[in-house]
Order: sequence, then structure tokens, then C-alpha cells
Amino acid sequence: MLTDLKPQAPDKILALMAAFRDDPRPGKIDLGVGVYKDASGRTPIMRAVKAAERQLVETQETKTYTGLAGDPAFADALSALILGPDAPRDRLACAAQPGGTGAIRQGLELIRMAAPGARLWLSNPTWPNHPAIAAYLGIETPSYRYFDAETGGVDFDGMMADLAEVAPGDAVILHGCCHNPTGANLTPDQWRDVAALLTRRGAVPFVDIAYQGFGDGLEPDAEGTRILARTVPEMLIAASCSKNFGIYRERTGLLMAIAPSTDAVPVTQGALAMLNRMNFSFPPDHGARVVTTILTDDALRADWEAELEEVRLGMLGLREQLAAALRDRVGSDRFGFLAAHRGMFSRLGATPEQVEAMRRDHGVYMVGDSRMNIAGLNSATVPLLADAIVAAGV
Ligand code: PLP
Ligand code: TYF
Repeated sequence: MLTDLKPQAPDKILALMAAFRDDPRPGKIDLGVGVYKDASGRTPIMRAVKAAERQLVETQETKTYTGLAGDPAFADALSALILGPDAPRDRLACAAQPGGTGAIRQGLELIRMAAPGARLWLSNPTWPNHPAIAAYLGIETPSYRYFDAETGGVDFDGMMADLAEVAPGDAVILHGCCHNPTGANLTPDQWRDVAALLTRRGAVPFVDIAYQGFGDGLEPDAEGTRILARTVPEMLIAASCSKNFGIYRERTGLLMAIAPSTDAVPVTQGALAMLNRMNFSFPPDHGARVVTTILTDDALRADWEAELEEVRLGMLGLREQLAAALRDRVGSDRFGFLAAHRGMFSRLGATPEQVEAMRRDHGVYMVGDSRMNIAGLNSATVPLLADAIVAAGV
């Protein structure tokens, strides 16, 4: 049996991580995998997470099973963080998942179960796991225009033209904020236009929100998701706590489904519980409990928000430093889009050959499509990257 298996293509981003590790050069710069790093290159455990974990160790009295959808307190706390005070709570079904990836996978399973044959529209480009998981589940993935390589911004006219072709019942993945891999994002007015268009088309938005708090702040980063939730009759949301709580390996995520009516909630909730049972029974609890502890304790929450804000402002500062360093070197604002982008990533717009030259000649590791993890920089490496970009002829 096992000898009949075919080799699988490796995940390019994870393969790049290994290539970086194996590079002996001391001055190498890792702009690859989307993990936050501080100026010294460490991915710290956030203060509030440590404190919540200490509290849990002292006070937790059982580790017996939770419910199939996880602890309802986690769903309440995280859905409130994302959807805000106007959340359509009476139409909401939620189930905890192993990370944002688990939530995406389960959301796609739900779509396949409810609407076999529905297509899944993806931004061009998008996070490679979107098309990979959809293909694995046999879901077709047409794409909509998104990134304008000329300006480094969103090709909004192209996006709207393509979304006008979406069929009723199709699902559309939208990055809630901090678009991966480009860093280019919609304005609130553009979100309103998308919400109106998808409602008109009878399509179901599926928001992937993995970087809330990394862009313009916790509230502004959720604005697009909230606009959709206020407007459309039904939608799915896959949320990840990996980045904004820094609990990557704890596998903490939530799938939310906004049903078209209160009456449709029990059957939706039942489907979510059943999918969890079929795949893994009970979702991981530790990370979810840490998040709940932080979000429901005023002091811990304030400390978490403060540390997240430091992280966000640090990345913004690096963006501005890099844009300025490039302005000095090329004598124009050609790279100004780097400061306008938000989140961990920016697509530089280099060719694969230029990306390879930066790796070979300067030890700069970015993903082959020229996606850079801005958090991989510090004040000392910004000028080195700017030199490498210019030397490669980008
Ligand atoms: N969606 C996007 C766009 C991401 O970049 C990530 C990043 O890791 C995720 C979802 C889910 O992450 P995780 O499964 O680690 O929570
Ligand atoms: O895009 C990234 O770098 C992050 C981390 O299979 C990641 O989202 C990358 C690849 C992968 C899972 C997570």
C-alpha cells in the first residue's frame, strides 16, 4: 500500500524555512515564513500569554473533554473581538478549530456538504494553502484579480469586474486584513462595494482573518469583516489566533458561520459539531483557553493589546525605514507602496531570478513570488536589504 504513494510537492514557504536554517552565512536575513520576530530575531511568548498560562496551571481543575465545538466561552470572546458590538449574535454558529488552517479546512468541508458543486473564488494571488486545500477536497477555484503589480495596490476595478461573474451559491475567500502575500488591502468603502456586490450575486463571503491587530489596529483590521457581517445574509469566517497571540504551535482558531436566519442556527451548529467529530472529535483547548482568559480579564487584555500594538508599530516603522532607504538609493518613490502596505507581508515585485540572486549573493531569503516578511528585518538589516534589492536590479 504505502509503496503506491506518490511524492507530494513540498510547501514552498516551509521548504524555504529549511533552506534558511541550512545556510551557514552569519549575515543571512530571513524574510520567509510568516512568523513574527522581534529585532533580535526571536519569536517571544507574549507577556499576557505567559501570565494566562501560569494562571491556568494553578487553577485548572480538569482536562476532561470539552464540547465538540470547543468551549463556548472561547467562541463568545473571539467572535466579539472580531465582529464587535454589532455582531449578528443570534445568527451565529461557531466551532473551535486547530488553527486558522483548521478553520479554513472545516469551512470548505461545510461548503462542500451544503452546496456540492459550489466554486471557491480566490484572490490572485492568495495564500497557497487556499487552493491546495480546495483542490484536495475537489472544489474548483476560479480566481479574481486583486493585486496591481504596477502600483503595488489593489486592482479594485479588476476585482469588481471578476466578482460580477460569481454565480449564486459560490463562495469567495477574502483576506480580512493584511493580505497574504501582497500586503495590499481594501478600504472600508471598497469593502462596502464588495459586500453589496456579493449580496446582489447571492454569493457567500468566506473571510480568512489571521492578522487582526497587525495592520492598522484591532478595530480597523476587523472593519471589512464587520461590514460584510452587517450586510450579507450569510457568511463564513475562519479566524486564527496564531499570530496576534503568538501561539502558533498551540493550534488555536475558530470557524464562524453567520446563518441567514435564527432558525437556521441549530442545523448549522450541528453540522459544525459533526464535522469536528468526523475529523478529530474535540478541538485543541489549551490555546483557546489562554485566549479566553486574556480577553475576559481587563488587566491581561490591556497588557496583550499594548504588546500587540508595540509589535504592529514596530513593523510599520520598519516599512517606513525600508521605503526611505530605497528612496535614497533609487531617487524616486517607486517603492513607496512598501510603506502603504499593512501586516507582515509585502510583495516586492521582483522576478524569480532577482529573488534567487538576492538569496545567492546577499543571503536574503524571501518567498519566490518576492513576498517579504517585514518582521524579519531590524534597523541594522534594512539598509542591507535595500542594497540587495538595488543590486539585483529590482
Ligand atoms: N490564513 C492566512 C492567510 C495565513 O497567512 C495563515 C498563517 O499562518 C493562516 C490562515 C492560518 O494560520 P494557522 O493555521 O497557523 O492559525
Ligand atoms: O504564509 C505564511 O508564511 C504563514 C505560515 O503551510 C504558514 O501563513 C506557511 C505555510 C503553511 C502554513 C503556515
